[in-house]
Amino acid sequence: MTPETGKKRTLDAFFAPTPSKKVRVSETSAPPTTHEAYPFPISQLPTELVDTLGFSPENEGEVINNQPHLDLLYFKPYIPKSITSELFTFLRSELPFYRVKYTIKRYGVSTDINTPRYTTVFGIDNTTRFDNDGNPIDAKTERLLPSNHFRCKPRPIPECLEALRRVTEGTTGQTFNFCLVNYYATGDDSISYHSDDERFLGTNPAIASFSLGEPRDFLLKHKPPATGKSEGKQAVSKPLKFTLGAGDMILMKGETQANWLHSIPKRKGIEVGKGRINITFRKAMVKEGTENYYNYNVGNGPVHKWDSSRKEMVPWTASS
Ligand SMILES: O=C(O)CCC(=O)C(=O)O
Repeated sequence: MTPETGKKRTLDAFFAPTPSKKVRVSETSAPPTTHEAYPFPISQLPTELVDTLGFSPENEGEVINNQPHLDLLYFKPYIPKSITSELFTFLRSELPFYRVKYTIKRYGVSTDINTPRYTTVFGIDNTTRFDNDGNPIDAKTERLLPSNHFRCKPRPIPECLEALRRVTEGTTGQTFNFCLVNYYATGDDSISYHSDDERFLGTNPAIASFSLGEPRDFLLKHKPPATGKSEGKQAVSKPLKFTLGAGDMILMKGETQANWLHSIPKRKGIEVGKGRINITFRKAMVKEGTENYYNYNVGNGPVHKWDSSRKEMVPWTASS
């Protein structure tokens, strides 16, 4: 791998011609991934998609570090264009999604929050792992965890996302144990300015963030200076906007999360049924990460699944 560009190809991919045409996708014969915490079995990727993922990244990453504390690697695209449409359609149809509601309490006042997008999450923090039967075990002792160790029910990353995680680890030199997926159904779905700087991610976390489907604007702005620090001493930074398209990936690393906020604002003109998927790979170091991610991305509400005839997410039940 060339560390600055994240460019690496598998040996098979190196000797094979680069695919330029749209890949025709057939059914996979591999059995779906199952787990007791999945609402339903999750299909494996068709072999053509897995094979073509081996050609990633399609383009070298552009280093973007020309502003204070900013450290990005921008692949335009990372996933070969020949499979982005099929991969988007596959993941939207096969994954369980949630529309999470929760309550926050600030200064004694409770506010109900409706997450303005569909979310789902898979993975487990670094102090634990799944055994071959999918049971969470202690990473050091390899002993089964008591059933009340977590308040949530962690789920392994299904094979269809594992394929992308493995390629991403290989080309970035980073390791990831969580996969968060957002589905923005229309231009009204969004994520407000925030940074992924929770303590459970450790210092200077690396986050690989993929886009599929409709393009959306990804905005970044520097955090305001901490109170007490004179603004005059702050290095000058300009807000940034990247229009992320299908297959693009931004690797955010170094001091980025500690100093910058990012968002996907609402946008006019995205029809119902088009939509965008965002996939992030991250590494949670401790149990708090597992609890937090399942609380805010799965929650306690109903499961949703894509209905291809209605062209929308619909509540899913075991009898659906
Ligand atoms: O959808 C995106 O590109 C950003 C998602 C994001 O910021 C997050 O999940 O923390």
